[in-house]
Amino acid sequence: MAEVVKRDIDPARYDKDFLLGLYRVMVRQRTFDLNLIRLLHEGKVSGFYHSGVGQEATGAGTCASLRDEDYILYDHRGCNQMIAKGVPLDKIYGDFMGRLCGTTCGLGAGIVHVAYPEKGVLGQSGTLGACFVIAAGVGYAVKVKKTDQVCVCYFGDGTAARETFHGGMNWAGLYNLPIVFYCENNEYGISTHYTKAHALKDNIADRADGYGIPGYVIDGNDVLLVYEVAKEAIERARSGGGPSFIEGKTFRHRGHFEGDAATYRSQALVEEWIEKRDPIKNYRAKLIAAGAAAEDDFTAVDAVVEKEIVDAIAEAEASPMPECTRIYEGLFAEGVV
Ligand SMILES: Cc1ncc(C[n+]2csc(CCOP(=O)(O)OP(=O)(O)O)c2C)c(N)n1
Repeated sequence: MAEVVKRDIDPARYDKDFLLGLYRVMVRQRTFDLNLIRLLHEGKVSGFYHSGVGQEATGAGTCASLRDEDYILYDHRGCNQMIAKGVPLDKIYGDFMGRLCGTTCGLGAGIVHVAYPEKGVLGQSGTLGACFVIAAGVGYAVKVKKTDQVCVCYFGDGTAARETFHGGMNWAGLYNLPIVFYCENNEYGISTHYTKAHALKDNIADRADGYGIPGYVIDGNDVLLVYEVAKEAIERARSGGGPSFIEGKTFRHRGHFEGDAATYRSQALVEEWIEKRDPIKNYRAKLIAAGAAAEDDFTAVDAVVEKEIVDAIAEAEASPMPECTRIYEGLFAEGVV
């Protein structure tokens, strides 16, 4: 069985810059996300968007222990993760707007096609669940290269029901690969509650046992807890101790995609998570109660982030659209005559 980790972490154990740094990353993620939704409604961004509002602690808490050369495989709700790993905001907006400044240099297509190797952001497969076997490949490559890099693979509860889960986890456990599997259990895969998609009803992380991988279940909205448990797993992977599986219990505040009325969840449940379990609001209250930071500190961070976002959107909007010939660049297939 996975270990259910409960810790009431005293923020006073950490220095103020670090604590405010975590807050800043979460506010950056949320401000980015809400502005992207605004741009979507204004018709400046097209396509599907899966908002990560409510799940900010995942990226902020895990990426705080990663280095630039470490890898992440983000999920389809994962702007939070790529922002925390350090992909510049204007580049992500640029990908959503199809501008040349985006990481795909104008190919666009939004979240699943952001790739930024400079920060170890490897992109995402459109078919969910490919991440497990890709992570195994990345982990195996690190082992062959004999570096101390780590790969964090993020995915949702619904994705964990795919058969590729078995292949990836088995390979990672068998070869003791430097991978941290992070399951964002936000309860629903589109409209299906996770207990209706998994044979084991309690914790998804319990399945890690079957692959010889240690599993942990945590409150995924407690950013300090995410930080501590992920840090231990990342250090273990870096020092040759092999993979770990973390299941963070969380919740998305919005529908599956923008436009989803989400009638499959009760309003009471949604309100409870928004009002009582919001990762940013709770973290702020916790730091104030502990005397670790004051209202003014948060207000100052909020203002800095607001400006970063305004600048990033302006930068992306000023960037040109690609020429049509862009679609022929980077093609590796040759015609067969
Ligand atoms: C193989 C595959 N099946 C179905 C889809 C369509 N799809 C996109 S998101 C999603 C739900 C995933 O749920 P979960 O993994 O719990 O993540 P969440 O959306 O809750 O963050 C589905 C079924 C897909 N992209 N790939």
